[in-house]
Amino acid sequence: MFGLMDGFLKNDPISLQKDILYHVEYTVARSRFSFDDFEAYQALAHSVRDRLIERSHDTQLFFKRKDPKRVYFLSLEFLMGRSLSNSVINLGIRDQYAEALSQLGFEFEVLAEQEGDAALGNGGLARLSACQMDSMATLDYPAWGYGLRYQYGLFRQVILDGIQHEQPDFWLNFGNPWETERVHVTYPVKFYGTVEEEILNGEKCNVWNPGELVEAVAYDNPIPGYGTRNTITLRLWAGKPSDQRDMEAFNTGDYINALVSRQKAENISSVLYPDDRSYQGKELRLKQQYFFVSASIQDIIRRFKDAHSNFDEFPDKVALQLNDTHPSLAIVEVMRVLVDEEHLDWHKAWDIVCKLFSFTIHAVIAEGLEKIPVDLLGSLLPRHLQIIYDINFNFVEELKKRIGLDYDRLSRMSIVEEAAVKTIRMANLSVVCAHTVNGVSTVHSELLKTKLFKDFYELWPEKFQCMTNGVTQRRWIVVSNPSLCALLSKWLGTEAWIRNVDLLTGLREYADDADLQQEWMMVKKVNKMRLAEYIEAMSGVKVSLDAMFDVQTKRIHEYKRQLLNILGIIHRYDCIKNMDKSQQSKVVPRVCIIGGKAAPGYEVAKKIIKLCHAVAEKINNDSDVGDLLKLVFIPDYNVSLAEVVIPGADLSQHLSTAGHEASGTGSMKFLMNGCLLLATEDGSTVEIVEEIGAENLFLFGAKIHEVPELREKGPAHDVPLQCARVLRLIRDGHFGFQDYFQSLCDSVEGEDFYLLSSDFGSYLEAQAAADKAFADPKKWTKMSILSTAGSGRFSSDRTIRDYAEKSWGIEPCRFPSEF
Ligand code: 26W
Repeated sequence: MFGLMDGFLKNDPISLQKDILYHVEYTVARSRFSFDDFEAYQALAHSVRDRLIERSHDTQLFFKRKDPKRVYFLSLEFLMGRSLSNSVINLGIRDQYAEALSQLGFEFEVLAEQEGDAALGNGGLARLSACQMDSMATLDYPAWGYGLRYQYGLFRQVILDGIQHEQPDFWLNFGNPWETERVHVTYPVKFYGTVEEEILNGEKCNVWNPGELVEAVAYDNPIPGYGTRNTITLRLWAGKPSDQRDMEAFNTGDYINALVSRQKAENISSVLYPDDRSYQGKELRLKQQYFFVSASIQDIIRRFKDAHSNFDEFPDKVALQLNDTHPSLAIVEVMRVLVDEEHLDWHKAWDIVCKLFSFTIHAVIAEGLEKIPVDLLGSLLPRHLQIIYDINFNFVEELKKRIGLDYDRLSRMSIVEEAAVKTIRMANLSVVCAHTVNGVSTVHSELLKTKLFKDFYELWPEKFQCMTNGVTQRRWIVVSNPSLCALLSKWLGTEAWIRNVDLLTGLREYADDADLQQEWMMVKKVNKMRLAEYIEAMSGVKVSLDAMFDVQTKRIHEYKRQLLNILGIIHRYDCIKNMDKSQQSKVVPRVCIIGGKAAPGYEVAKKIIKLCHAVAEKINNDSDVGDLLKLVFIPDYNVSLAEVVIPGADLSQHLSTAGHEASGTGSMKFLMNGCLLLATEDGSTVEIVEEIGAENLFLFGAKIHEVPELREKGPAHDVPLQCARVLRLIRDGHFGFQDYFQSLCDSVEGEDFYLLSSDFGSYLEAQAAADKAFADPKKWTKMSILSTAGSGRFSSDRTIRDYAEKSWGIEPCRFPSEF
C-alpha cells in the first residue's frame, strides 16, 4: 500500500525536476520547453510550497491530536523578506534543488533573486517578529502567528537628487506563491452602530448592533522549522466585502453603490502605516487593529471550542502574545466575547483574560506610547469603549484600596487619560491585564521599571520581565552568508550550531589560529566583493576592497544619529584634505555606507538623507581623496539588501543617544557575521559587551545616567571645536543647499537634544581606535572571530525559549518521524 507517512513528494533531484517542470506547465502555464528565469522561479517556488503544505498539514494534525497549550503571536507587522532560500535551507533540500536546477540549465541563486520581499512592517519590531516565527517553528513550539495581509507593504524608497520619494510597494502584483487563500476560513468583523441593553433568559445583557460588517479572509503562510518536520503557520487577514450586507443593498436596487461598498471593505487591509514614531489617532489604523484582532480572536476561540467546552480551560490551552500595544484591543475583544456572547460572569471572564496575555513593549519613551481618542473609539467600537470603562473602574477601585487616594498617581495609572482630548492609554490597559510585561533588553526592562511603568512596577513587581531580543542565525548566517556558514561548520566540526547556536563559543579557542584567521579573512573578502559589486551597479561608485567597509543601516531617526555619522565623515574628509601625501599614506581607507528609510512625514530625517547625498557627491568626486574615503547611500534598504550588506561589513555603527534604543537587533546580525561594532552603551549593546568584552568593540558616548544632566546644561554648553568646524563647512555651503541644511546645524548648536555635540569628541576617539585596530589585520580578525563566537546569546532561539518558559508556559510538540 502507498505509505501515507512518507507523503507524496520525493526530494531527489530527478523528482524535484519533475515537480518544477510540472509547475511550469500547469501552474505558471508556460511550455516546459520554453520559460524564463521569473517563470522558473515561480515554478520552483510552487514546488517548494507543495512540500511546505504537506509538512504544515502534518504539523497541524499532530498538534490537534496532542492538543498542547499553544501560543498565538499577535503582531500588526512582519518583515519576512524573501522565502525561497530560507525555506529550502530549513527543509534541508537546498543542494538537491541546486542540482536539479543546474541540470535544467538554471542557477538556484539567480532564480532566488527573482523573488520580491514581503515587507509587511516598518523596522525592528517587524523583523523581530519574523525571526521569532523562525525560532518558534525550529524549536517545535505549537505556535501560530497572526497578522494583516497588507496589499501594499512598506513604501519603496526612491532617491531623486538626494531627496527621498515614496512609491507604493505592489508586492502582490506578480502573485505570491507562498500563501494559500482559505476561502472557507472567514469571519465577520463588526464596526460602528449602537449598543442596546436587552434581557436574555432573565439576564441583562449588552447587544451590539453594528453599522458596518466586513469579512476577514485568511491567507496562510507556512513557516518551516530547521531540522524538524514542524511547519507552523503565519495567518494573515485580508478584508473582503460581507455578503450579508451586500445582499440587502442589491435587493434595494442600489447596484452601483453596493459594488462601491465592496471596494471599501478591501481598503481596511490595503496599506501598512509607514510611520514608526507616532500614533496619529487615525480611524483607518484603529479599524485595521480591530479587524485583525477580531478575526484572530474568533479563529482562536473556534479552534479552542473544537476540542473544549469549558472556558475555565482556556488559559491552559491558549497563550496570547501582544507585540507592542498595536494588538491590545484583543484584551477587550476577549472580554466582550466571554461576557456578551458566551455569557460568562464579568469577574470570571476578567479572571480568565488576565491569565492569557503576555505583553512586550518596544518603545522607550512615554511619547511613543499609543493613545486612542475616546471619541474615535466610541464611534467605531461602542461596546469596547464601555468595556474599557468598566475595566478601568474596577482597576481604579482596586487601586484605591492598595494605594489610597493618591490622585496624582491614580490619574497617571488610569487607563483613561482625562486631558484636553480624552484618550485611552493602550499601554496601561495592557499592563493592567497582562500577566507579564516584557522589555526587549536588560537596559530597556530596567527603564520600564524605573521610568515608563514605575507606578505599575511598584504595584506588581512580579509582572515585569526581560526578554532580550534575538535574531535567527538561519537567515542571518546560513541563508545570507553561505561561506561563513561552511567555515563555521568546518571549524566546529558540526552543523549543530544551526540549531544550537551556543556552540559558536567553540570558536574562541581558535581565535589566534593562523589558518582560521586566513580563512576568516577570505570569507570576509568574498562578502565584501559581493557588496562592492552591488554598490557599483547601484551607484556607479567603485570601492576598494582594502578599505574598511563601515555600515550604518536602519530606519532614519534623529535618535539613531545618522547625522553624527555624517558629521564624522565630514571631519574625516576635512582631515584628509589637510594632510600631505605622507600623512595620507597612513590613513586607513574607508567606505562609509548608510541606508534606511525615513517616515514619509519626517522632515528632519529626510534632510539627513539629503545631507548624506550632498556630502557623498562632494567626497566621491574629489580626486584628492580617491580611495581613502567614499560615502554611499544605499536606497530602499530592506531585508534582502540587508542579506548582502551585513555579511560584507567590517564595522557597523549603532549610535543612538543612550537611553533611546529599546534594544536594537541590527547589531546582533552584524555581530553574528563577524562585524565589529562601534556603539553607544544603549539597548542590547550593553549585553553584547558582557558577552564579547569591551575590548572587542568600540564604545563611546554618554551613558544612560549621564544624559539628563547633559541635557540640563542645555543649549549653552560648548560645541567642541572639531564639531563646530564641521558645522561651519555645512553652513558655508561646501556641500551646497546651504539654506536647506541650516536647521540641521541649528539643532546641534542649539538645544542638541540628542547630544551630538557632547558625544562628538568621544565618537572621534572611537573611530580612531577602529582605524588603529583595522590597520592590524591579525588583531582585527581575532576581534571579528570573537564577535561571532560571542553572538549565541543573541539568537532568537534563546529569546523564544525564554518566552516559552517564563511567559507562555508552553512546551515543544515535535512531529515524530514515526507518527
Ligand atoms: C505605526 C506606529 C508604530 C510605532 C512604533 C509602528 C511601529 C513601532 C515600533 C514599536 C517601532 C520599532 O520597531 N521599535 C523597535 O523594536 C525593536 C524590536 O524590539 C527594538 O530592537 C528597537 O530598539 C525598537 O526601536
